[in-house]
Amino acid sequence: MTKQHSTTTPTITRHALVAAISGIATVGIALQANAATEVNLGHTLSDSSHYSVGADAFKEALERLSDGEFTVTEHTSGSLGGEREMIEGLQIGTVDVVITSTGPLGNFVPETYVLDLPFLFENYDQARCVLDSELGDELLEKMGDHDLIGLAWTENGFRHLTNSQREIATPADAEGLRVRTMENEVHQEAFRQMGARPTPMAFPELFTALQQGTVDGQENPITVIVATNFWEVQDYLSLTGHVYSPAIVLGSPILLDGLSDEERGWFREAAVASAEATREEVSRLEREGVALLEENGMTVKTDIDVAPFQEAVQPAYEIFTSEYGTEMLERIQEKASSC
Ligand code: EAX
Repeated sequence: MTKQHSTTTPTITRHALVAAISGIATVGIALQANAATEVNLGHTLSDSSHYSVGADAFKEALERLSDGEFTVTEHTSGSLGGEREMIEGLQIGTVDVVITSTGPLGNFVPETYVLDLPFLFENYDQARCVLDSELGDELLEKMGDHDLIGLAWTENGFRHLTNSQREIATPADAEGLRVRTMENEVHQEAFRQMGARPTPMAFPELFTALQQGTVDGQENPITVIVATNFWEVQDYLSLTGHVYSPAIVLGSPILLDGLSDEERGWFREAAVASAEATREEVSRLEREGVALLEENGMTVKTDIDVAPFQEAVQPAYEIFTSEYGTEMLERIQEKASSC
């Protein structure tokens, strides 16, 4: 009996165990299949901004393409930090996807500084055409050397100067003005050359700095000026269009490297959909935004002669090329002229 008992019991136990383990495994697999992976997406602008339009498009596309395997949670208005901090977050895996200007990106991927040169592009079509070309792809791939994944080029827009002090029509008018710039050495140099006093600062600190008079002015595209209600703290806008501000959808390698090619493909497709939606919104605001800013009390100087500004920032090109070379700059200029 004892022997029988001892031989049957382990058999039953083994079956039970196998059943139990496979049951657990099945439940585990089912849970895995059902539990969506939450993707945290961050940007610095408000819920009504062109970045939010892009974030919504990313969410819609990724959730649809992955059939709910991924859900996207949007964190707006810099709630995950400024752009530099969020890029760091991608590298260490605390943030999954970021929509950011190239402002602080050169600190991580110096090859992108070239895109921040003033007056590099003449208009939106040209900038978009270059970024959508093999040169844009090449720069996206460079992100991979710096613990970042470049998913798609998107857009912030041509930047213009606002301030609380006076109307600005020439670089001489900007003399001595304390202008907040992005944390970008090419931009800082350009404003130094114009005679202004550049003050680099993260975007989430900017509104308060303008309100408290820590800085007199700032520069951003119409899109950002509208989405941030800058008319509340800035009276003058000059349409200098001194630099095109690209934006980029970046992913974290900590998340993306662990995915299949198909899954990574969904992220890329969603980023392209995001960029398309953002560019459409930028174009709409370029048509309608100035009137909106005037309605809200800003004095807008539209007929700016950009030649003196172009001349004033020329040394920024020399400083840039002496440090980073001319090769990429020349290729971009050549491509731009054929766009
Ligand atoms: O990317 O920092 C800036 O001025 C940027 O244009 C803004 O955060 C949107």
